[in-house]
Amino acid sequence: MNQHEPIAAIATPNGLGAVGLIRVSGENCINIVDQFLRKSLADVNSHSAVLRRIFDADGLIDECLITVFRGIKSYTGQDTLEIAYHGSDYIAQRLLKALLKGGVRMAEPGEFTQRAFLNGKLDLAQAEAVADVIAAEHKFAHEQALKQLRGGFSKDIADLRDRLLHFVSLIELELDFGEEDVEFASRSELVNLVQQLKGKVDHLKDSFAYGNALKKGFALVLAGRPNAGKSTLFNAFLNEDRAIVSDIEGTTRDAIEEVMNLGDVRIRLVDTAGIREATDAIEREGINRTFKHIEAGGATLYLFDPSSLSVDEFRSDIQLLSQKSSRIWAVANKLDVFSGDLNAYKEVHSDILMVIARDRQQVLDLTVELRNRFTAELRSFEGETIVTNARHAHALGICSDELVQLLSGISMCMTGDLLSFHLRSGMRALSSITGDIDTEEILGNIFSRFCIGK
Ligand SMILES: Nc1nc2c(ncn2[C@@H]2O[C@H](COP(=O)(O)OP(=O)(O)OP(=O)(O)O)[C@@H](O)[C@H]2O)c(=O)[nH]1
Ligand SMILES: [Mg+2]
Repeated sequence: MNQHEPIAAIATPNGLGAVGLIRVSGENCINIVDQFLRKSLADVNSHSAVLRRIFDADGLIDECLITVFRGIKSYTGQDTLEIAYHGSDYIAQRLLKALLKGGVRMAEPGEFTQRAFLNGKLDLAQAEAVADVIAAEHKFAHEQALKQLRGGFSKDIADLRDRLLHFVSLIELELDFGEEDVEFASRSELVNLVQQLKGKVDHLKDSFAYGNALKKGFALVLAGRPNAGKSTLFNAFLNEDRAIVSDIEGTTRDAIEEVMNLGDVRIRLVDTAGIREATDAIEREGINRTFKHIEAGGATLYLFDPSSLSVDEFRSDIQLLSQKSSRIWAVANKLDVFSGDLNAYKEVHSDILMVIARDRQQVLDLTVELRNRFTAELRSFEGETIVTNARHAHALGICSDELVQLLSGISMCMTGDLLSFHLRSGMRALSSITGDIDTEEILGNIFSRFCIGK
C-alpha cells in the first residue's frame, strides 16, 4: 500500500444527519479537491475552516465547510481535508464519486490512523486506543482508552524497556572486552533489576483480566441450587421476561447471558442451570456450563432459599464455589416466606445480602448494593495503568518468560551473550507493544479492525 497516495473516506455513519464528514488525506489532496471548487484552498492556513461550494460535471453538489490541515500537524501527518456536508447519503456518494474521479482512492479501514502511526504521530498502543475510544460504551472503558491514547501506557512500557536497554549496553560492552574478563554489569544488581521489572511486567500482564472485564463488562454469574430463584432475579435485574421461571426444579438448562448497566458499570449477567446431581445428560452438560462460567472469573452471586436449604447444605455449597471463584456474594432469597433468622448461615459466611426476587423495590436495593461493590473495585484501580488489549497482554507474557530465563541464566552463571539474548528478547516483546519494531503483517492485522474513515 502506498502511504502517500491521496485517500478518502466517509467518516460519519450512513443515513440522514445534520452533517456528514468526508476525510481526504495524502499527497496533492488539496489540489485534487481544488478541481471541484471555484475558489482555491491554496491560501487557506492550516487548521482553518472555510465555506466552499463543491461542483462536479453535473453542477453544484453542496455548500461545504472544509477544514484544512497541512503537513505534519494533521492527524495523519500529511495534508488532510475534512469536508463537512449536509448529512445526506446522496450528497456523500456524489462527493466521494467526484473525489475518486479526481484522483484519490478509497481508504482502507484504519488507514488514516495507520498513516498517523507510520508518520510518528502516534505509537502503536496509542493507535489501538483510537479504536477503543470509539468502541467505548461506558465511562470506565472510555477513561482507560483515553489514558492509553494520551500515551500513559506507552510511557510505562518505554520506562521498562529503557531499564532493560541499560543492562544490555553494559553486558554487550563486556563482550567487547571479551578477553579481559571484566564485569561492567554487576550480576547482583542485574538480579535486583530483573526481579523488579518482572514484578512490574507481571502486574501489568495480570491487570488484563481486569482490563478485559472493564472493556467487555464484568461477569456476574447467578448460581445456586434449582428453584433458588435465579431466573426470577435475572429477569428482575433486566426488567424483562427473559428467562423461563417455574417451580419445577431444573427449569434452566443452559446458561443465558445479557448485558445490564449498573450506573457506569457494564455487567454481563449470566443465569445458569441450578446445581444438583443431574438427572440426565443434558442437565449434566448444563451444570458443567454453570461451573465453566463460575470459573471464568468475575463475581458469583450465589442465591439460596433458606426455607429449603439447611445450614450444612449452605456450607457445602459455599465450600464448593470457593474452590471455583474468588468472589462469592451470597444472597438469601424468598425472605417473604422465610420466618427464621440467618445467623447460623452468617456463621458460615458472614457476608450475606438479602432479597425478595419477586419484589421490585428489594431488587432495586440489591442492584444499588452490587453497583457499589463493583464501583469500589473499579476505584481501587484508579490511577493505575491497566492493560485492556490482548495483544499487549501476550507481549507482556513473552517479556515475563524471558525475564524468568534471564534470572535462571544469571544463577547458572550463563555467558554474557546469552544474557544479552534474553534481555534483547524481553525488550523486543515490549517494543512490539508500542510498535518500535514490527512486521507489516501485525500492522495490517491491527488496522484492518478499524472502521473506514478513521
Ligand atoms: N415466594 C417467593 N417465590 C419466589 C421468589 N423468587 C422466585 N420465586 C419462585 O421460585 C420458583 C423458582 O424460581 P426460578 O427463578 O425458576 O428458580 P431458578 O433458580 O431459576 O431455578 P432453576 O432454573 O430450576 O435452577 C418459581 O416458582 C418462582 O416464582 C421470591 O422472592 N419469593
Ligand atoms: Mg432458572
